[in-house]
Amino acid sequence: MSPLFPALTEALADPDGTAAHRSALRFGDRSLTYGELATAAAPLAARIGEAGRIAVWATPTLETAVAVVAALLAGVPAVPLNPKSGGSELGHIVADSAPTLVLASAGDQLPPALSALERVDVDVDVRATRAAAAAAEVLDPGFSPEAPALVVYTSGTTGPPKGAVIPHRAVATTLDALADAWQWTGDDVLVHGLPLFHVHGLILGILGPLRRGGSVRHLGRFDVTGVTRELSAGATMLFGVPTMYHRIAETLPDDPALAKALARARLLVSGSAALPVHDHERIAEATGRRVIERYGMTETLMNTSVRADGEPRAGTVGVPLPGVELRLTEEDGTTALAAYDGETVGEIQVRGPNLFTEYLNRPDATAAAFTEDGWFRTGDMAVRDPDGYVRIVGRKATDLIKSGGYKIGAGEIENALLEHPGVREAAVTGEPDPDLGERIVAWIVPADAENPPLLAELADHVAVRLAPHKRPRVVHCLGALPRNDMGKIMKRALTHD
Ligand code: MCA
Ligand code: AMP
Repeated sequence: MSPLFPALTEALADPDGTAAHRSALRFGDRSLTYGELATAAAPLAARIGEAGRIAVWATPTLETAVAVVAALLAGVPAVPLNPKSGGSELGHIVADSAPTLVLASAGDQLPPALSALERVDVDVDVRATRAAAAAAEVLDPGFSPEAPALVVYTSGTTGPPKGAVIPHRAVATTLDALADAWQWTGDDVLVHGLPLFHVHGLILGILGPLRRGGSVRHLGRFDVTGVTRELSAGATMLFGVPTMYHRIAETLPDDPALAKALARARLLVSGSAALPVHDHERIAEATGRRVIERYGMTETLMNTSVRADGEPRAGTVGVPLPGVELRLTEEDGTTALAAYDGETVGEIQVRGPNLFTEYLNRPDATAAAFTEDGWFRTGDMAVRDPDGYVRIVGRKATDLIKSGGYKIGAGEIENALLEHPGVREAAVTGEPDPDLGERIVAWIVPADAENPPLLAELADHVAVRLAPHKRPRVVHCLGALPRNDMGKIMKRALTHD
């Protein structure tokens, strides 16, 4: 296929040219030009070229970016791992995706779940000229656009996370559709502090700027000071989840420098969950700038966006991106709604070159996710305004929780809680939270009513098995869980007032 990163190919071909000297990646005080990125990634690509699939210990560092670029150049599928994943989550992902080796930074301590994998440390300490020759071998590996680029794990309502297989074709087309919608060019400098083991932070936030030949400044971790600093020093775009924009909105009244920095940005983009209209309005009032939203999913990459040249309408996720077919369907899941009346609710279904290929090792789940004629069922419920703008109003499954922009399945947390000796029964729900969007609430029947487990203990229990962002923030102890005649837990009856 044609190169995913033309600027990198140019830098490889001419290490002394202007393209090679352009800034590509910056994490804190460490950075790489395109020439240096090529020099670091190309020999690594050659080294891993024969691997079937590789895991990447996806810390928010230069090494992760170089590792993923190397895998893409080599045509070897990469599985980004959350470095905060707990033992059972990591064990599942490694067993399911069966990588042959793991790429990490030299200082990283890898957990026992990865001990059987060969380890390759990523070297980013390069000078731009060293390995241009080695690079030539991987310039045209000749793999198909349908070849898997990444396997990204995403939670479902029940059971452990599923690996969404994302082909090169989907990465290229989604990034080009966003370039069209956002007038995104090589002159843009993106700032973000998102994690690098999900689509938002990795594909949009790292691969996006690299495909355009632009640059990215990663904050290591999100904080408003870093956003102010980078937007005041030439960054043009900000990507974040609603929790980040909420924290920005909270800070703005006391922080004129932040307001000034945001006002200078070319584009402020929010995604991964709905940004409340109140936060939209507070930011617009303090900065004169409107945040725009885009809507995507691990399986579909990006589906819709408010366009840079369109009307920024708070509470909507804009219009379908070029190449993406989008329809709303009636309850039967196959009849398309005809009405664009801003009122009739249907499930969003999408079709297009932005879609994943399959869930790894899960033909049953893959088949269930598509209609017979190839539409992907997102599970998101929406209405469309008469001019085509999409407003998401909810989702089909109540057992999926979006907290801090992370999708979390109630079932996996319930299973983890049931492994705690102090828990006899467990049900998990999400409840509104001004900062996280939703917070995870655990409803348990303790094994010993006199001596129930404490919140901190259950939070740690979930954090070390699954991941810290999946930990419950609230625990309610009950004498019994409400069940229907069939014995099924009635989650709607779980209220604490
Ligand atoms: C607290 N911590 C703990 C525990 N309690 N660690 C272990 N055990 C415990 N019991 C730690 C946490 O790990 C974290 O550490 C720190 O305490 C604070 O945690 P928390 O309050 O949970 O989070 P936060 O730091 O306030 O995070 C808010 C956040 C984060 C920064 C907004 O939620 C975030 O990065 N969200 C991004 C989600 C995302 O990228 N989603 C994209 C997927 P430490 O501070 O060291 O970390 S969706 C997607 O890709 C689709 C395609 C789309 O549309 O975008
Ligand atoms: P994930 O499976 O983690 O990739 O998350 C995808 C889900 O995030 C979608 O199915 C939506 O429910 C939600 N989502 C992403 N972007 C938005 C947005 N701008 N507004 C509302 N929900 C969103």
